[in-house]
Amino acid sequence: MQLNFIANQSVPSPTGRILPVIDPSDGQVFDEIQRSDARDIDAAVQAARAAYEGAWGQLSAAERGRLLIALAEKVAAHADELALLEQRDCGKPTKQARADATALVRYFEFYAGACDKLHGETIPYQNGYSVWTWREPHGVTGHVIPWNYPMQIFGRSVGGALAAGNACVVKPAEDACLSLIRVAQLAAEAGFPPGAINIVTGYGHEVGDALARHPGIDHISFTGGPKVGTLIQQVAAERHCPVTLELGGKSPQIIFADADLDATLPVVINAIVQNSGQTCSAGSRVLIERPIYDSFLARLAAAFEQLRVGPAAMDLDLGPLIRQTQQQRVWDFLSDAQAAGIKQVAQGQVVDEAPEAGFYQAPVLLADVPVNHRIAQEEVFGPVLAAMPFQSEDEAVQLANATPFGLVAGVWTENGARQFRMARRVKAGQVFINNYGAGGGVELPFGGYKSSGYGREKGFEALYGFTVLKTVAARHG
Ligand code: TXE
Repeated sequence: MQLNFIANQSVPSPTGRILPVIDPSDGQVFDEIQRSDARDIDAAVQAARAAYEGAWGQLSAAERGRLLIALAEKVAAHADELALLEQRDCGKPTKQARADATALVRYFEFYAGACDKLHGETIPYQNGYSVWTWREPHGVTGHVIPWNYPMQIFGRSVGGALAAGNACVVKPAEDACLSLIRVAQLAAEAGFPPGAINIVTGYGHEVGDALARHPGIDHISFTGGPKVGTLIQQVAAERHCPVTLELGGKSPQIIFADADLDATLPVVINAIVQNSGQTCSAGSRVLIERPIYDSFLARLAAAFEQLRVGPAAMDLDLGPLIRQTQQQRVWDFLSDAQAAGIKQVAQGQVVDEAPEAGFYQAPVLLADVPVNHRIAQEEVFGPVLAAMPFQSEDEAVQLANATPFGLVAGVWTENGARQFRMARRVKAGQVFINNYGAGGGVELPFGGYKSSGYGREKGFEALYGFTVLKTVAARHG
């Protein structure tokens, strides 16, 4: 049984209630977590406040950096253990789970180095004044984390908040808590003072909501679906609490006829099958220039037929989806597409070893998807790739921008001028030219346009969101 982690102590919730932890590979319960409520959030916020006003808040920036380096080393030493936890909890193939543990190490290393480089500026002003700015931490930050990349999202969100000097209260997703509880324990072992990092588990509408409403939370960072993002924003607005939102996408891969198609093909496939399509930056639409539409689609279809889905520990191309309701969500999208007469041109295979009770979904390639159909507009969050042709650069831009989202775009062309034009014209927080994701570098600021959210995490930019700028003007004659 897993407990909450508050003030460096493993503690049960006073509710006395628990939630089962289910392995998506076989649908079986293998552990339990606390089903906490507002009381646990209150205890965590008090612990965080005490840390912020006490031992944690008194550390210098360099000392915070040293602690983050110590945590990076701890995580590196326990990377296999953490990867296994996330593999079982989230159904991640081994390679992906290990990559996520490695990314977590990189986040802590990056933010360790950033702590003592976050500074304000001096501002030239009228004679007789000296003006400067300080970047101060918010105080206690709240972090609502989803289930698709717990370690990575913890790294980019909590890593940045800690570097800026905040104390953190973290609400992991009810489906995926185990790796984060362990990371918080490792932080305590690494020397983080009690209350700097607190973990409270439970349902979103119970503990997540309590976190968003708590008057002691000074900033909320949320990654999840648009519906809950709106709720959090509304709740936070009542007390003017600043929020950073990352709400997913419907990201296009735009392929021009002059692209290096051999290099493009595997990247387009990986961008939708990675983590079974349950990735905010999944490349879920592929826009293909008309002259190569049929031939490239045929290559994609042949590759899709080869993709294999199975239990996470088999480390195939795809593992299961997170839970039955997510599987049902994907089925609903696919049956709507079928009802609309959308062509399914290829499908991968679920292997025989996959238990019946697991949440498997073969990857599916759909062709000639109308731009206004929901499968081209909404986030499926499963391995479903929607292909559509375009005739011109203008039409490519128009299709790319024709969804409520704007998180990521991939542009594939050898034409340098067109690369720049497309990067300018596509409304997405990240544009990748002749690649997709750039290896996920922790240094690269990440966030969206439009309904994909606002604020940036990752990179140095994240630190600005985790601080408040104070201007000081001194008149000295
Ligand atoms: O996410 P939720 P769900 C998208 C994706 C997916 C859809 C639904 O399209 O199919 O959202 O997934 C917590 N107050 N993304 O339902 O509910 C919840 O406990 C405060 C995109 O699983 O948004 C969890 O910790 N918190 C995405 C977190 O919010 C609440 C990642 C996300 O859960 C809450 C995940 C409430 N009232 C889903 N209700 C991405 N951007 O990567 C829930 N939560």
